Amino acid sequence: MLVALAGGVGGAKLAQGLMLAGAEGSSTEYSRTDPAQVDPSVPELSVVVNTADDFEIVGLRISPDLDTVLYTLAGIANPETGWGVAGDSFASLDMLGRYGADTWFRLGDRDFATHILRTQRLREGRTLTAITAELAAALGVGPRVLPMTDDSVATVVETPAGNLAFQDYFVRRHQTDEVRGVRFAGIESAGIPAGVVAAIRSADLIVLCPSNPIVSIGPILAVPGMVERLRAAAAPKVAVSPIVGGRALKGPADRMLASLGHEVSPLGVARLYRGLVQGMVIDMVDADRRGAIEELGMRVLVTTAVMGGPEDRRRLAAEVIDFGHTLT
Ligand code: FO1
Repeated sequence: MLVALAGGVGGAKLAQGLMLAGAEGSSTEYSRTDPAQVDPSVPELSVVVNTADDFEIVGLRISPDLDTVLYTLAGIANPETGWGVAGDSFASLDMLGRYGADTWFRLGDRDFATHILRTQRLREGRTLTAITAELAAALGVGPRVLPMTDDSVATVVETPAGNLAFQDYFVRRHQTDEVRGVRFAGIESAGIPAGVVAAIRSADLIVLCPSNPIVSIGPILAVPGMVERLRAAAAPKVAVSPIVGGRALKGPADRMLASLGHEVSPLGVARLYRGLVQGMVIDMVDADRRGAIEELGMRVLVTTAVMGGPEDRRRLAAEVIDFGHTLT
């Protein structure tokens, strides 16, 4: 069983690659267990997803990273943005705009259905884990998609303009504010769902996807007990750098790292994951950072870490899996 920790678009791309690489088997089979012992009803891949970006708008609960992972694994994500549903229309949002409601968060008509159902199920008292499983099954998603917690956690971005809710900072204000600090409100009382505990325990490889280390992987690692459980797991842990050539593959990770005093390079990311992962996957343009990362006690795979379409995602995932299995 392979476990991936993921945020939004970058994480979803590698998760799709891991799904495709696993489905093909060959030299990149996830499980080193005797195939005869493998229970086919247990998914080979579990993706633990950040939920600290979640928020409410027009009365609906939105879980952007969960949906990005679900839509990507289902093959229905918008290929231009990476989030939302491909070919979606915006008639509902336009109508909301006519009523004077907020429209800065671009919710498509098909996407709305996900939020309506999730909100209804939450009101019925179901957990986010159960609801996500229901959505995944309906969309034909094979891997298990697991929220990092069923409890409410919200990223707060501290800026010169004051404390901003994450989507205010990210979407409404276009990530233009200087980030002075980040905190995760509610994290102290967040629990780890049983499915996440079980996935980590039975993992034979754990992959930290190329998502923002501060606001995507950061909240997952901040859930009380998560780092301890990851450390205690027998599986090797490998991280893929979201920083390539001094720039974030997507989003504000580069500016965020800089303003919080971290080096904007795979070395800066590796320092954040020190003591947790045994291996880092970095892009060829950053090959000069290899020695410094190895000095942190990690092994390094230098490859093409930028992902294009599904075949490219599968290629990187297969390399990550092969590299991961060489780590102890
Ligand atoms: N990101 C944007 O930059 N602008 C949007 O209008 C937007 C809408 C949106 C709707 C549904 C959804 O699931 C995601 C959406 N995102 C949008 C992406 C999302 O806010 C970010 O990618 C994540 O929160 C960061 O990982």
